[in-house]
Parts: sequence; structure tokens; C-alpha cells
Amino acid sequence: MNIQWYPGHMLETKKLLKDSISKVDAVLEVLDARLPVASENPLVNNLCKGKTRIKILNKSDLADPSVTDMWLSYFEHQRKVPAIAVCGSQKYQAEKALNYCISRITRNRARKVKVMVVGIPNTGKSTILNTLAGKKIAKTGNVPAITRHKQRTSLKNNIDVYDTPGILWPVIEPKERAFVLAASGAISDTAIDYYEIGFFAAGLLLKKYPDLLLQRYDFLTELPKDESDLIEMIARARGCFKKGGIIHHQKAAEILIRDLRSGLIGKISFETPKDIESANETI
Ligand SMILES: Nc1nc2c(ncn2[C@@H]2O[C@H](COP(=O)(O)OP(=O)(O)OP(=O)(O)O)[C@@H](O)[C@H]2O)c(=O)[nH]1
Ligand SMILES: [Mg+2]
Repeated sequence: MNIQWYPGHMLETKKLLKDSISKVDAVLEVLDARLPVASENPLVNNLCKGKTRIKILNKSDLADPSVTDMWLSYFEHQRKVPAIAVCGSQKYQAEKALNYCISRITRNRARKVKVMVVGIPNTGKSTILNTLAGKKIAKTGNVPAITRHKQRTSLKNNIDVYDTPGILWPVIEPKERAFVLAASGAISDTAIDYYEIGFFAAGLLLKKYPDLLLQRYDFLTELPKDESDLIEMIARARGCFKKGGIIHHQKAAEILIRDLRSGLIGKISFETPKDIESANETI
């Protein structure tokens, strides 16, 4: 499956970022803590050269804490870029991320500091803006492409924060990266095949988090032998059947994906620094 999802506003946002990143003092690049490399937009790397930028590993409450620690160490030691893991809806944590960023710029107190929040869809950019503002300024939601325009909020201490729409790129490759992004919720459901993504998620969970699977789905008396076995067992236990009693794999896959995205299966990281290293070695 080749995932392509590049609605018009993303091209507009690309232009917006090209025009405005040079005019701000710093960039908060919001990544998904469960997939910090898959959720990096290469465009942001290109546009932010020489610009103060921190990587925010958001949704860290949904990620495997031990893997998040590995990611923070990876960014610090291997990539040599500042990174911080937060749960963007927590005021203290959002402020800590902002302060970490502000502390890295030379400030003229008389002048406003402009900070731009960027990243792929659904990583929690608008949530962070709202948390910093202490009120709901930007619309948020658990589907990608909620924000369609740049939005500014002025905070105390002479700081302006700009929220921007999440953007991807026209063709998402390789396939594994597209699957990770789709499973996390960064790609519109209209552009993905639930069965294929469910199959991918089942493989990831069986390989990396078998115990969490057994805990979540108590109808599993033993570990399913493979991905289709798991999806079929979920279908039977949750009554996912088509007419004539035929197993509805698609519906079962949707249940698995929803449970995974919402954290019901547990704190799960979709990739580790080791995965990235081995992928690079095979290129
Ligand atoms: N568990 C958890 N959920 C979060 C966190 N931050 C944001 N969310 C949820 O993630 C979803 C997406 O949040 P948004 O703030 O709309 O994401 P966005 O990056 O602005 O998305 P676009 O505008 O589509 O690019 C919402 O359902 C939020 O409630 C977090 O730290 N932890
Ligand atoms: Mg948004």
C-alpha cells in the first residue's frame, strides 16, 4: 500500500513555514513521543537550519517510558539537538518545554519573543498552545488536520506563540514509516486501509508488547501465533461478523487500532533508536 495524503492546506502551510520561520526567534517542533523519528518532518529540518529549535516529544504519557528515555539520550548524544518529553495537556510540562526553548535564545526584554509551533498532524501542537494560554484558543481533536490556519496567542512575559497546521509530505515512504504514522493517527482514516494498518499494529504488539496484549484482551488464553490470528480472535470475541457469520477483519482491525492509539493497551512506543539504526544499516 502506498500512502498518499496531502490535502491542499498542507501545501499552503509549507509556503507559510518557508515565509515565517526565518522571522521567528525559535521553533517548537512537536513530535509524537511514540514515534519521534517517523514523526519528524524533513521540511522542518531544512527550514530550521541555524534557528533555535527544540524537539518536543509530546504524548509521552502514551509512550513506553524506558523507550522515551532512550530517545532523549539519542537526541542529546547522537543528534546533538535539544529534546524534552512532555504531556502537552499538563500546564507545568508545557511551560517547562517553552522555558527550555526560551532559555536557549538571547533575549532583548524590550522586544517580543516569537515562537512557532510546528510538526506533522495530530501530535498535539494546538493542545500545547491552549495549555500555555490557559484557555481554549485553538480547536483540537483526535483526528489529523484539525488546524487549518496559523494562529497566534500572546502570553505574559512578552512571548507570542504561533500554532500552525500539521503537515506531511506528498508521498510517505518507506512503507514501514507510513504504517507507523497511520497507526499513530497522523494520517487521515480516509487515506488508509484499516486492515493493513491493523495487521501492522498486530505485528508490532506481538513482537514488542505481548504481555500488554494478554492483559488488555483477557479472552486471549495464550499468545496468538501471528497477526491474522490476533485479528481473528479479536473479531470473534467482539462479535465482528459480516452477513453469514463471516469474520469482519476490517472491524476487528479498527478496534485494535483505536485501543492502541488511545493507550488502552498500555504505554507503547512504536519505534526505538535501535530500530532506526538497523533500518539505516540495511539501506
Ligand atoms: N494522551 C495525550 N493526548 C494528547 C496530548 N497532547 C494532545 N493530545 C491529544 O491529541 C489529539 C490531537 O491534538 P491537537 O492538539 O489537536 O493536535 P495538532 O498537532 O494540533 O493537530 P493538527 O492541528 O491536526 O495538526 C487531541 O485529541 C488531543 O487531546 C498528550 O500529551 N497526551
Ligand atoms: Mg492543531
